[in-house]
Amino acid sequence: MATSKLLSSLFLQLTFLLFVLNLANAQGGLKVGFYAKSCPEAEDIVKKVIFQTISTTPSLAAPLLRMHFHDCFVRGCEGSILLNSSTNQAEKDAIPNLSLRGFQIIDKAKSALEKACPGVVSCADVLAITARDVVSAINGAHWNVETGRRDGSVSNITEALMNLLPPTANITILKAGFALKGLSAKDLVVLSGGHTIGTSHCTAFSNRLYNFTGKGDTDPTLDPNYIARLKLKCKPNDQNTLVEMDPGSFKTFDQTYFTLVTKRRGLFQSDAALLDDSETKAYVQSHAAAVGKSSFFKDFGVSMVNMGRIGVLTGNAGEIRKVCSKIN
Ligand code: HEM
Ligand SMILES: *[C@@H]1O[C@H](CO)[C@@H](O)[C@H](O)[C@H]1NC(C)=O
Ligand SMILES: *[C@@H]1O[C@H](CO)[C@@H](O)[C@H](O)[C@H]1NC(C)=O
Ligand SMILES: *[C@@H]1O[C@H](CO)[C@@H](O)[C@H](O)[C@H]1NC(C)=O
Ligand SMILES: *[C@@H]1O[C@H](CO)[C@@H](O)[C@H](O)[C@H]1NC(C)=O
Ligand SMILES: CC(=O)N[C@H]1CO[C@H](CO)[C@@H](O)[C@@H]1O
Repeated sequence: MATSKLLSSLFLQLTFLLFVLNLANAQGGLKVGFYAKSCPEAEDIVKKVIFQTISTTPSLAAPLLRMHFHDCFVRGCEGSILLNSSTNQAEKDAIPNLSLRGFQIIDKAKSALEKACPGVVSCADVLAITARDVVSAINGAHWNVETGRRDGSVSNITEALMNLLPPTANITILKAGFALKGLSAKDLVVLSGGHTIGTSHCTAFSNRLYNFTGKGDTDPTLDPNYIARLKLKCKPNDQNTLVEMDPGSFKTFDQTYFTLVTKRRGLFQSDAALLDDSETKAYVQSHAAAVGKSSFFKDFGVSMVNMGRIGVLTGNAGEIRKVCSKIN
């Protein structure tokens, strides 16, 4: 009798433990393989579209990675970055977003998903899966992506301008901006490593070349030799030219971004600012030196998962949009 009592009590405890573990695993409703039953092919369908796209147009990897970041920082990762507005008042229309590209690739993946499993996979998840797949398609970091997000219905230009950090942000603003989204200083420095790929318009940093404090001066924290090179590419008030953010390896996802930052060649003030905090500086320095890319890759996956949890809608909240650019 005592044994069976003990056994049943153990059983109850075990059940409870499994319950708790399960809760801990499902981060606020997100989990790896959320569509395993409802749409088993979901991740393969997105992957196929992305790998095809990147094999012909590798330059789309960067904007598609950035799109998930911009989605998550405004109202959470709920796909509002994809919404159109008839009056140009959507997040998409905010100045920092005008340079986002690749919306048609998201639409392509979503159409393929709607054919296979109508109304099941959210646009927010398409963005999260896409961000993972573009990085792996260029042989960068790999991570298991959590899914289960649902889509929001509000996209507001003012909120985009308020929540997206400007390239002129200093370390205090950057850390506070990330903390507001539940992200740490480590997430900040690791995710800034996303600037290992892609390009920037001159407008994002031309103040550092031509008029840093309003006296026609340059940014003293930017390598003068690099300033000279950048001035050849970016004339004052140039609105159109694109500059590689990690010159020479802007298509390669690696840790050389951190080497650039230590050499005072980070393109934005926000990149340079990572040297102004002891924790972020230590990370930059260690990854600029001997530490191989595997440590950065592992960290990048962890921080991308953290970012992917910002303000998500799960369960019955929100909706599953049929077309990502408009609410149902
Ligand atoms: C820490 C705050 C951040 C600031 C201030 C910032 C700022 C910027 C700016 C100004 C651009 C250039 C856009 C243009 O002119 O076309 C850019 C590009 C980019 N950012 Fe960030 N960013 C930040 C964080 C991130 C994060 C967290 C990621 C992703 C993990 C990311 C990924 C990218 C990528 C891939 C590009 C290149 C886009 C392209 O080639 O079209 N950034 N960022
Ligand atoms: C949304 O706007 C983009 C251009 O910004 C356009 O290509 C697309 O067709 C629009 N989608 C809808 C559903 O209106
Ligand atoms: C957009 O967001 C701002 C700031 O939160 C708010 O004041 C404004 O009313 C919103 N606009 C719309 C159309 O909801
Ligand atoms: C950072 O920027 C903010 C806003 O521009 C400013 O108020 C603050 O003094 C700056 N902090 C440092 C340490 O430069
Ligand atoms: C530099 O900035 C100052 C202050 O904002 C402005 O008055 C001046 O016209 C600018 N100079 C140039 C060359 O853009
Ligand atoms: C940086 C950037 O892309 N700027 C463009 C923003 O949009 C306006 C008009 O829509 C263009 O004139 C800018 O070149």
